[in-house]
Amino acid sequence: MKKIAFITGITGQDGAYLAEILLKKKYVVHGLIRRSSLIKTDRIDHIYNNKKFRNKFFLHYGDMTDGTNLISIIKKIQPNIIYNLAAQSHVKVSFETPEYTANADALGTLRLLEAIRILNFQNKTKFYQASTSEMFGNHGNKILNEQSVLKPVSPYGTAKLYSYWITRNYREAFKIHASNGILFNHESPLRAYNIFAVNGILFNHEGPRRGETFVSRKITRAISQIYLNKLKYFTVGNLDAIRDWGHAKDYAEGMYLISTYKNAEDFVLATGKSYSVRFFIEKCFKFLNINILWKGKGVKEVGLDKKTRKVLVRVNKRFFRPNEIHHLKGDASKARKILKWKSSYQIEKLIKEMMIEELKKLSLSN
Ligand code: NAP
Ligand code: F7E
Repeated sequence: MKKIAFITGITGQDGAYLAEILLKKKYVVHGLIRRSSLIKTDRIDHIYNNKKFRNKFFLHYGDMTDGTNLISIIKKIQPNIIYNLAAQSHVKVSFETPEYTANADALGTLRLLEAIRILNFQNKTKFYQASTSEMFGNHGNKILNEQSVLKPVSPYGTAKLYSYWITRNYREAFKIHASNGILFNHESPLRAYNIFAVNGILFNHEGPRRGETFVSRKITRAISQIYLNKLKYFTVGNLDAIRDWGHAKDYAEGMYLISTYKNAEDFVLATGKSYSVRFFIEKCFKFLNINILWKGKGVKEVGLDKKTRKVLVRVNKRFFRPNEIHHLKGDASKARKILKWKSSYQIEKLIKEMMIEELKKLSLSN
């Protein structure tokens, strides 16, 4: 019998990569999409329009804030696995929409777990939660793993922390009761908590499909526009923030490995290398043989073309966050050892791919 997967967030960067991987592995894939006034299915159109997947790929309207809708979709499709990738995933935006972010990113996860429990699907349906390195908060330049303390500094990170713990709660409730020696009654509603529910704690991952307001894509897009004479300069926020950037394709592969491992356990996925936003910008320009010279301090800082002295990068406080994680670097040795997962992209390879795809897209849109 074919395995059935349900992906929330299928129209997002990771959802599209994961759908491709699962279809390749012969899963039937169902996805949740939101109604919107414009069609936003660009990342999955190539799957949806492929005749090969006509009876293997289905989309359902719904929303993470609508519990009855989620229950009825899950009841109808009876998935073997739910990948919960849907989220208001922009950290800066979460400071502006904290209540909505909590509703979609925290309560949304609870709604899915409750759906599994209410429908009595705990022996049928596994659950994967898209957890994030944003949950760690600030730890200086320490390398972070599954044991590190979680102390988020954004509404997004805090909503995701709830989801991380509720996922663990639904996995562990049964075990805790049994080990406490409480008499366990198989008719008891507690039985319903014994769910295979796991967290993938993923550090930043990027690629040509990344949303245009995340820093990697914003940079590769703007620099390509400058190169094609469509833009004079671009504006960013904190140049000195440091992130551990991998490729989304590798991380979607990791999600599959985490969810199919024999034990329900949480895993960190990261490259183990971290770089500043400033470095990322320099490397993207370097790809086009442009060297950047930085001048000034704080919001007055600018990045100049060393040869022409033209200003190509500016800083604006509009792109700073009320609170920030200064440095993120992850230790994925558990995933490497147990799952044989590896990140196959160095920063240069990631930038090269993103720049080439961006230039192609922009040239075609002429
Ligand atoms: P993304 O590109 O922003 O995609 C988010 C997806 O969630 C989109 O399909 C979006 O639908 C959907 N969504 C948002 N709010 C929803 C709602 N209320 N109801 C239903 N669907 C909703 O994010 P991503 O980069 O693919 O990340 C996937 C997941 O991993 C997210 O949960 C994110 O928080 C988490 N994560 C990402 C990273 C990373 O570096 N990319 C790292 C760690 C964790 P629309 O297309 O309609 O907007
Ligand atoms: O910012 C700095 C910004 O928005 C990266 C999400 O996928 O990864 C992502 O969250 C860094 C931050 O990603 C601009 O202050 C400077 O320090 O690309 P980002 P993020 O906030 O790290 C985590 C793991 C997730 O889970 C999230 O869902 O870059 N930065 N200037 C800027 N960032 C943006 N967006 N725009 C700027 O102009």
